[in-house]
Amino acid sequence: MNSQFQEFQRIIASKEGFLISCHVHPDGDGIGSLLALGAVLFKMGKNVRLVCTDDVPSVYGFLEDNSPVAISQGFDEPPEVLICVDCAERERVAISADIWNRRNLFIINIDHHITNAGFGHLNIIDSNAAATGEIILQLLKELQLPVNHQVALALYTAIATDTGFFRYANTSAETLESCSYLVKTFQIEPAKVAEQVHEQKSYNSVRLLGEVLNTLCLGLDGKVAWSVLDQQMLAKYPVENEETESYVNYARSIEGVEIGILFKELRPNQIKLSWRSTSAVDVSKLASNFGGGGHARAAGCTINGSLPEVIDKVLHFVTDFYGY
Ligand SMILES: [Mn+2]
Repeated sequence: MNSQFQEFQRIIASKEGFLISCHVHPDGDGIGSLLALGAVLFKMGKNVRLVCTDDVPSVYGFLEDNSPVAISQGFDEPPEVLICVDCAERERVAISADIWNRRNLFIINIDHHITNAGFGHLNIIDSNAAATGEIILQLLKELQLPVNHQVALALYTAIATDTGFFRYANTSAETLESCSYLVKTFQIEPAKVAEQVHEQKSYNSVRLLGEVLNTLCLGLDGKVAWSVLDQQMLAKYPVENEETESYVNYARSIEGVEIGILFKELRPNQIKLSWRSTSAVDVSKLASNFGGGGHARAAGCTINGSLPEVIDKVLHFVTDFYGY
């Protein structure tokens, strides 16, 4: 067993009060990892709090429904141990910032982002893992901690969503083996999970997608495609944040396109970019140029400025990147 896993075992055995949090704007991996680890520690009789300052996207409500611990937005008792799952940076942890000032707080950082610099006292980071859920499954198996159907469902959902249901380049033999184990041992039904996550779209989110696709542009000899989501569209078709996450994939899915970008106006003069790429380009490097980060095939950043200014700036940067 590796030394990080041994250290994790030692901390779990010696402490009682745990607080687990995932990243802001949580996704399937963040929520699944949070709920899986929470349920295991709860079953071990630990005092567990699950905290996320942002709402859980309703598409993942089915995971929380079966959880012995609910996710809350804050906490009362100060914990002994804070476990951050799927968070590349401390600043992205969905918890009130005053937590970092607490003395004697032991921080465990479990993540698979290549940009994670290791902000915890104990860092369990594996950038080869397709999802944080995959690392947690490995941890639970090695330490022989109690996995049940609810934990398995949360982990399966974490891995399935972070791999685009096994379509993205991060899907490895280990990923499929992990999921095969969950399906076989805990009777997880892949078709049901896919239906829960993908076939429960709101009417507004599909109409909004139509608006976004109307803005689609192609440039740089067809290598780059981008689309725009502004506040006016969002006012017309209000949706949850999470519901717009997949829109960028349409730009990326066009034949010949190497980089797909979605420019989303969060508020006036603040634009969030989602980057997606084929194997030709590592977009985490492009996003980090603007203070963001993520993975080689999927990354994000936020840039201040009006939509036309930001689009212009980014397209110039991409043009230089390609050396045109
Ligand atoms: Mn993840």
